[in-house]
Amino acid sequence: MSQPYGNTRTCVAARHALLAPDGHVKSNVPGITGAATIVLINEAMGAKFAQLLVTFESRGRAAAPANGVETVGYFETGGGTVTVGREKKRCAAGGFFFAPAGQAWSVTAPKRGSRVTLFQKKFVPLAGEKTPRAIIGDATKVKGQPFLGDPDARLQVLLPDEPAFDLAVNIFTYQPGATLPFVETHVMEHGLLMLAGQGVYRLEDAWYPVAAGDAIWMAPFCPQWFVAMGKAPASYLYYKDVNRAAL
Ligand code: UGY
Ligand code: MN
Repeated sequence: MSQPYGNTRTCVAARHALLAPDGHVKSNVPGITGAATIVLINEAMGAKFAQLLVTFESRGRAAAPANGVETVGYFETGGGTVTVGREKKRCAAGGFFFAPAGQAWSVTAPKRGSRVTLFQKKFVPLAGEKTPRAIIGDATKVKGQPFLGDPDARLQVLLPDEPAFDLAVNIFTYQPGATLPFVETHVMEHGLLMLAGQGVYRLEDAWYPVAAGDAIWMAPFCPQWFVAMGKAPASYLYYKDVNRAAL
């Protein structure tokens, strides 16, 4: 469990962070019971959103009332019953949900050991647009599209690309050796969870070896690049804020 000389790959910098699983410490978060909950990213780090990793016991439950926060949940493993407003569905691994601001949501009757990532953001309304609708979906049914023409780097877009939505959540899957085509530098912030495989992530002027289970925060304008390494594809789930005015 412990590294003999106190080593870890975890690094929390001013404008990016890598959180390796060896450093995880549980938090008690109101509304989440019967689960180990790790707050990986939040405002204390400098982010404008929160990313939580919830591992449920068999009697676990997560719920939030209707308020100004919107939540995206993704079942990395296991499954559970998801209720968002009036919608209710059983999700398996790959299942996801979007609970808009103003709608209560819950995850109940989870399979023991289910790992669910939650992204939470204070909703920013857009004049002339309604609050986005609730969604309960299945990522295994979302086709991956080649990213900027590269069939070895595929993007699954889980939420509608519509102005009403002020956040996006995608899954990026790279064949070994595939890369982000250039060092991206953009206004959007990212929260990321490595789902499978391994590779190297460039964050600002540092290059980090990363593997399944790692989480990453990238502040706005954090230069970023990734290469997948090893013999199996690498994939990650990530959040970004989108569709709002620059000023
Ligand atoms: O959507 C994105 O900005 C994505 N291409 N960034 C990333 O994978 N680091
Ligand atoms: Mn990006």
